[in-house]
Amino acid sequence: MNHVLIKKYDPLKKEMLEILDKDGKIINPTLDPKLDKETLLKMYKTMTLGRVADLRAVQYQRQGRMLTFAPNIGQEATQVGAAAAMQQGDWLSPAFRELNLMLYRGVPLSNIYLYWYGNENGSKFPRETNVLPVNIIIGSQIAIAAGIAMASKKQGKNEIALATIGDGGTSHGDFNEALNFAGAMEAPLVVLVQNNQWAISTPRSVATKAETIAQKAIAAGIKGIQVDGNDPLAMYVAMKEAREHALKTGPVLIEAVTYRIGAHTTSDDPSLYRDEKEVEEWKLKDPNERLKKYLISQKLWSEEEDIALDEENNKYVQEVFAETEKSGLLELEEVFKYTYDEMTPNQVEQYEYYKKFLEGSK
Ligand SMILES: Cc1ncc(C[n+]2csc(CCOP(=O)(O)OP(=O)(O)O)c2C)c(N)n1
Ligand SMILES: [Mg+2]
Repeated sequence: MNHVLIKKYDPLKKEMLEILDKDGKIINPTLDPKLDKETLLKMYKTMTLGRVADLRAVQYQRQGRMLTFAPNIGQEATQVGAAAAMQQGDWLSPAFRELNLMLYRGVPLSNIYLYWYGNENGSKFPRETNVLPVNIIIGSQIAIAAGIAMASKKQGKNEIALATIGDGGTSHGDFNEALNFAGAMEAPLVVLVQNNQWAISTPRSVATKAETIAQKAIAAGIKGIQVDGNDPLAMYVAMKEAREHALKTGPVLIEAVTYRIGAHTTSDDPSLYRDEKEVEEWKLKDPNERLKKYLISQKLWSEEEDIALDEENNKYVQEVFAETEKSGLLELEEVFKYTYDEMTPNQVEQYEYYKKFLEGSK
């Protein structure tokens, strides 16, 4: 590929890369990546497992069995399409809403569940996946990825760093600093913005006057492309090109236009700030349904197989969660004792306070 798409789709003109429409039909045949059956099914199976794991996690939290969770529903194609175009040695520096991307990279669901269960050990992902720990601090994961990309380039490796961030996160200094730095260094960095239209209760239109998020690339002198984030094929093609461009020329910013169907986290109630009609409209563009329709139209999948897969996913997720509950939580002390060599007086005070609080609540 000649990076034609990155050149052709001008974010200032609000041109968006699309291949598969909401009914699962190819509308841009010249761009069809013609993925093999094995890859397409791996993508679909990851997206369906991600969906079940997501729905169940919210249920477990509501039952008081999971600490918290950040739902991914609606963003599966953004994540899996990008993951499918990555190579083995590539790095992922994630935020906190990347369940599907992590699953596709080979992170076990048990790790992800343990983390949200409240045990930070879950965030120690298997080394060979090259997935960094969950990053709650908005934006800092981009600078870390820029550093990894620079190291990769210096060492002459053929590996990129992919960093993910939300639409709201692109207003942060760290995001802009990292883009500029990686751009200046021509480092193989790809930044994937999951534009899910909301940053907790702040809509995308209020957070920035920029017409697109992709155009934020222009100030850093790097390439930006806007993609239909609910289209797994478009996401695959964009990521594949971006990866090649990053290795040859320098960073790329991909804006995936998608939607957060669920709450921000289980602590949030979106009915307080957004219109349910908006959610219903986006549900019609469901990425999983879209890929399923495409696979069935290509005779690569059937309704019967889909029912069986759903049962299998539910069984697997329940088994993983049962194991998670057995693993238990960290000791209270562990929350405090690793920040410094010794706990500061403030930390000791907080530790003692919570210790008494927990003893009192027994
Ligand atoms: C530096 C920093 N400031 C504020 C927060 C609190 N916070 C957590 S998520 C969030 C909104 C993120 O929105 P967006 O970047 O669009 O990602 P999304 O949650 O939609 O995936 C905020 C403000 C934080 N975690 N880190
Ligand atoms: Mg957002």
